[in-house]
Amino acid sequence: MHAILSSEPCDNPRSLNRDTRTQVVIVGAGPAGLMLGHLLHLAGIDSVILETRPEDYVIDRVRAGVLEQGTVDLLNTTGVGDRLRAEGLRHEGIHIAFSGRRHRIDFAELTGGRAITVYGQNEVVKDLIAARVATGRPLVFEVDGVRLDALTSTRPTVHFRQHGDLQTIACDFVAGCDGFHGVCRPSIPANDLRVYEREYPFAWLGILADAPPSSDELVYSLHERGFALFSMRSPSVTRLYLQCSPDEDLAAWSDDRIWEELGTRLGTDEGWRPNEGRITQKSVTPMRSFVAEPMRYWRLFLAGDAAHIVPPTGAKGLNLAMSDVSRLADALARFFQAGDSSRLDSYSDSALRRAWRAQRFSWWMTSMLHRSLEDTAFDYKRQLAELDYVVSSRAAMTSLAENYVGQPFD
Ligand code: FAS
Ligand code: PHB
Repeated sequence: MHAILSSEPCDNPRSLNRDTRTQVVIVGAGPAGLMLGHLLHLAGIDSVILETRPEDYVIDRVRAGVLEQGTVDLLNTTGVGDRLRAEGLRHEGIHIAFSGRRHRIDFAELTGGRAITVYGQNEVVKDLIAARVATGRPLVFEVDGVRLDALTSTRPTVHFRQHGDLQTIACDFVAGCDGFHGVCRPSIPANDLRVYEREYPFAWLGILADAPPSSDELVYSLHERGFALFSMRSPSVTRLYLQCSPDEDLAAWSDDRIWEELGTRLGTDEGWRPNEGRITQKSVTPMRSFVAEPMRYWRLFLAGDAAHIVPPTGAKGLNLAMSDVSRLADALARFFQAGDSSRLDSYSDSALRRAWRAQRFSWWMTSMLHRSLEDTAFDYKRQLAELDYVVSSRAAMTSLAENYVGQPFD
């Protein structure tokens, strides 16, 4: 066994010396892993981030676009909010559309000034990678064969291969930020994990288009033909989604067919329609609700999509990941700085409480705004009646608004 070397800032953070020792190994360089690495750095805690994909893949992956106030505050107060402040689009409301009409939900008025910010997840990831590189701390892309060991001991180890070389890192804790398809959650023995899940009988066909947004805020629409969402990324890029079947064949969707369907589902009697433009990206996203409990197994802590998945209708996934790592970083700092493990011990329960709240809201938005094949004409009328109630009752609008903008991170 070679001498164990610490993972403080080093001359080559993209590859590790063999057999490194660190305080926290973070598996996954998505928003959860990168933000955790950043918060631990600010607390003077060593960490190594391991990512299986190449850097450009992680950056170019198109996902979330809506940031809660809590996420915006976290990025700003930890010094990675410059571009967000310059390029993020602050929205004080959204529109709900049905029966050919749009209805505005005024977040700021209903929540005492809270709002959302539209800023692409890949921009957040870009900002966090730049911050990590600036610290000189290890961020290792294109690793494979990640395997966790001795999680029940006080010295867990993480094995992985980089450029074919088998390596091992000893640490105090492992943070599983490797998403739904990662290796960390499956490293927990099945008897020690309870899983709650729901698959939805539909998916989202999402596009990016070079078209100036024709609405200044998001539009969530229920149409007899299904759900549609109008969102954006910048003053020149629109992001749109429409409900499709889980096994939808993208090849069957020409650009013309996509625009026609979006126009039908989003168009209003007053003549509003999304501006059309060159479609630069298309993808189909499955819809599921998933929660794994507990979010801790001895020295392994799960955060973000590794522990919970929400359907994107409530725009909660990225924001939940951020609230998890904000909570976990605080707990780890108290442990390393004061030997206080109380927050580590309560991490799973408090993170799950917020996750189940987001699950309920995301399920409710999804059920209210999507049509499933077995639905009857009665179900559609009932959905329209629910939407009519939501846009005409201050109590209902306030409930939607406070859940959408999110509670402050605690
Ligand atoms: P991620 O999945 O982002 O990152 C996990 C990382 O771990 C990945 O980079 C992966 O490559 C890596 N990894 C996996 N296995 C590994 C292994 N064995 N070893 C090393 N690394 C490994 N959320 C919102 O809040 N608002 C939205 O508007 C929204 N829209 C969405 C739209 C779409 C189309 C999708 C798919 C999701 C959307 N989400 C939204 C949810 C989404 O943003 C996720 O919640 C978010 O990416 C979760 O971040 P992480 O937990 O970091 O997981
Ligand atoms: C997005 O802009 O990608 C987006 C916005 C709202 C959602 C989901 C995705 O609910």
